[in-house]
Amino acid sequence: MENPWWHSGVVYQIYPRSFADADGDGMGDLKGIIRHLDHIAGLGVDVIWLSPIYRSPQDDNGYDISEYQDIDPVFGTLEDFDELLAAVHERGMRLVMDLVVNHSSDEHAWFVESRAGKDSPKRDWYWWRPARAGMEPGTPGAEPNNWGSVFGGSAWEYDPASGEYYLHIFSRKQPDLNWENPEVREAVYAMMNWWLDRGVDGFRMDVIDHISKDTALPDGAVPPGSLYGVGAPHYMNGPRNHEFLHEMHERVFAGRDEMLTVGEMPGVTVEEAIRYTDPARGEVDMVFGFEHVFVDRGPDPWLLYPLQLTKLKAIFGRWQAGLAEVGWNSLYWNNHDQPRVVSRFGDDSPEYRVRSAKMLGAVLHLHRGTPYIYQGEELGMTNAPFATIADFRDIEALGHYAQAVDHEGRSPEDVLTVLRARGRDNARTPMQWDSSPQAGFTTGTPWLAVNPNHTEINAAAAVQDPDSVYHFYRRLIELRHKDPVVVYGDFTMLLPGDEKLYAFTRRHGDAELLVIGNFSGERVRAELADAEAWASAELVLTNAPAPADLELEPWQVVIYRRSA
Ligand code: TEU
Repeated sequence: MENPWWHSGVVYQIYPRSFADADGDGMGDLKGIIRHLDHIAGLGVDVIWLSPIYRSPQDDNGYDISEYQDIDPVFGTLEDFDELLAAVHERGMRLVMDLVVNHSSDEHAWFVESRAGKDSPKRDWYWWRPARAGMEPGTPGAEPNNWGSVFGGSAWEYDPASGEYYLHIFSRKQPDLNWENPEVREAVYAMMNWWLDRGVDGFRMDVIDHISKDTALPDGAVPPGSLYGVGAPHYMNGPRNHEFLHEMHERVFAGRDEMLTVGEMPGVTVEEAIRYTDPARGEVDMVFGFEHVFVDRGPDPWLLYPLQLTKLKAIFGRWQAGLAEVGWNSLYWNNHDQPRVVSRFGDDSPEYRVRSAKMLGAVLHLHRGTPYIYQGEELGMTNAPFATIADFRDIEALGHYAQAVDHEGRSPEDVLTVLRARGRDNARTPMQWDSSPQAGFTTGTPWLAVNPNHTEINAAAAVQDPDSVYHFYRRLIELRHKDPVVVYGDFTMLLPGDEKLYAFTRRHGDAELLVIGNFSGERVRAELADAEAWASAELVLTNAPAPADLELEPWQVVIYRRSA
């Protein structure tokens, strides 16, 4: 397909649990989303991506699905879903669902049957293994291998009834499906086709680079101070991952050209991304890489490092260059797993919050690729002031805290410092609609506390204020929709060694854009070879008074345009 629609599209992610609660139970729902669709349509976005709304025990907030073809009662019914889908389509937008098929819930009928015994016809639908040779099943260290789970503890759960273990890369309530078994793949494709036939417009595929594993399941290297081995090299981007995604493409997406497919891939390299997104290979349209959100962490994900801008630029530069000819980038700062970007890479103090949020939005949206906005990002929502571990809800935060404090002897205050900066609950505090006591999110008690700064930071105020982050995002989207240089321009990184300025040009035909973002609280002059010429070009968008001689205010961003 030449120039698919999503090249110029912008995606808005909804985390339904935290978006809007229509029935007052403290948890967001589909009717709440329907109520607020005009907020999203008003931004001009093209696609809504919904985090999981399927039936689920909610161990990992819906990323543990017990029935794929139904809606969890917390969120509503299939009728509500159809109403939402129609309302989205009426507004000229599309709806993409979350597809979580690396694992199911342990309460899914497939797993219940698999667990029933070694002779179950579905035994092989999951990864069952006996204890390590020579070890007594169920005793410490007898797990089939040494992998740790992403949420703390072993990646194996012992099942006393059969004397075997099952694999769960995430929580013990998220057993990994065995994609080696063709019946599993057929069942998944049938389910996907069912949703597409119902009218949805594509899928964001959860940890889809985890579906092919090294079937030998070898031990992983054990980092110093850790209790478990790192399994990722053996379960990420495994030997059959491309084959499985190509098969899925054939069985589900062939003949459905308008669908959008996005593979979430925590372990993907740019070289692999080229293969995953090369249209000729028929796998997925784009991937969510993680390199840029791993910029401020080391091999131990639970240590904090300050942002090194040169490193961030090197990563983006490599991805922009790598996918310039073949494939396509997705662009994001935020999602339901990441801390709020204005707190992470910007300055969320009253003085610079709005300005730095706009700068970050502009720098991201002016890259080549499809931008994703996560609910509240368009308001410049910030990280939350979590006081104690009791304020957190996320299984990852609680699992890490228990492992680090109880088993690894780390100090609770140190662990909390990291969770405050990095915890996923930062992204999950309720959407801030207005300044009323629960931010207009619910009339009940919210499942996770509303950020007290909703009195200042909220949608009602932002929509009214022409200088808000919301309207700035709206202008960025408008720019993408009307100017092909934003969509198709080639990308050249400038000043790669500068620790304060993020600068690049985009060129398409005779149009050229210059983007400079100041990632610092100081005034900085951009020392560019043709600075003088640029300074007299058209200033398309900025978030502070127009600069003289490319001398930028703290956290300023400028977008200049000229034609040759
Ligand atoms: O996330 C995959 C993933 O890699 C995250 O666990 C990530 O490593 C972590 O959040 C960083 O803090 C997806 C979903 O987006 C996430 O919400 C789920 O918990 C996870 O898969 C399991 O389904």
